[in-house]
Amino acid sequence: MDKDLARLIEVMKARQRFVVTSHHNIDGDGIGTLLSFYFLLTSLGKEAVMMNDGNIPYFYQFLPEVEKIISYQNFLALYPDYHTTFDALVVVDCSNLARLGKAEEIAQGFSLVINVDHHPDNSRFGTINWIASEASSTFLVYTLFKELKIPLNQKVATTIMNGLISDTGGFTFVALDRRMLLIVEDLIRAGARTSEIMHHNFRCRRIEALKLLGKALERLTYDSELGVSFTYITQEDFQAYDAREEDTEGIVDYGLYIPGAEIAVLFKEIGREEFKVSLRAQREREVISIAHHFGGGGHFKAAGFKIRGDLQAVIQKVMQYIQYASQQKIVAH
Ligand SMILES: [Mn+2]
Repeated sequence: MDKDLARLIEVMKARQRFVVTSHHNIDGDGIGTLLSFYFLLTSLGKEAVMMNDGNIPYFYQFLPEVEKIISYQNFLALYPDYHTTFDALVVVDCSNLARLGKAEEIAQGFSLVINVDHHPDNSRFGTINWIASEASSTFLVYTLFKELKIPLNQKVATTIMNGLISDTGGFTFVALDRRMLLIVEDLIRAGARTSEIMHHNFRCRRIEALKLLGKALERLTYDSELGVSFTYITQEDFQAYDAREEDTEGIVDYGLYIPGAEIAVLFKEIGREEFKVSLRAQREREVISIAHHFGGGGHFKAAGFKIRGDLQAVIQKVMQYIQYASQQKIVAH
């Protein structure tokens, strides 16, 4: 067994009270890992509290026991002495502490921080770090259930499958090899609600979100020589369509639908002259080096960063760097 995994199991068995959290603006894998790790701890007879800074998108509200996830504010109000109330903080699917949002403030208060993640650029901020480059972070929780010989039930299988389906785009960016198929079969046998998960992840969006998608698609720009597309969403758009940040989930992916497109970029104005840039890649290309260049991170094929400036200047700066990186033929490792 992996040394880090063995240490993680040892510590989990020894401690009793845990706080489990994941990154700000939680996604399908973050929430799947948060919930399945919580089920793992409670199966071991541990006490666990789930906390997350930020909104839980409505299309993940179908997941079992999602209502038990408390906000950072409620957590502080309920557990003012959290550093003595709990024995450990578990951070899942989160490459660095800054991605916790406001919850970063409490990480220092814990003598034990357990870091469980699949991002290749994880900063190893924990006391214990179990980092493995798997298709999703829920995959790691699956491994823990197997190592500890805890049987899967429907809730566990559904939350693990949610992360897997979400981070692989419904198995489109992963090799459906024998190992993956066996895990999928195991999860389905345990009761994972696959079609419900597919529906909520990819076919369930508010009309405000669909209108926003329409606007982003109308503006889609494509450079066929570079195989790079981009679009943007401004603060005015969010207001015009009464849309929120969760309504942008999945929009960046459309830029890769164009035959020949290898990189897609979405610029989202999250505050005045403050942008969140999402990057996606396919085939031989990667985008993690582009995200790192601008101070962000992520995966080889899906990454992001934040940048300040006015819209046109930001687009120009980023697109110029992508053009430069394309000419250098920076390809996936
Ligand atoms: Mn993930």
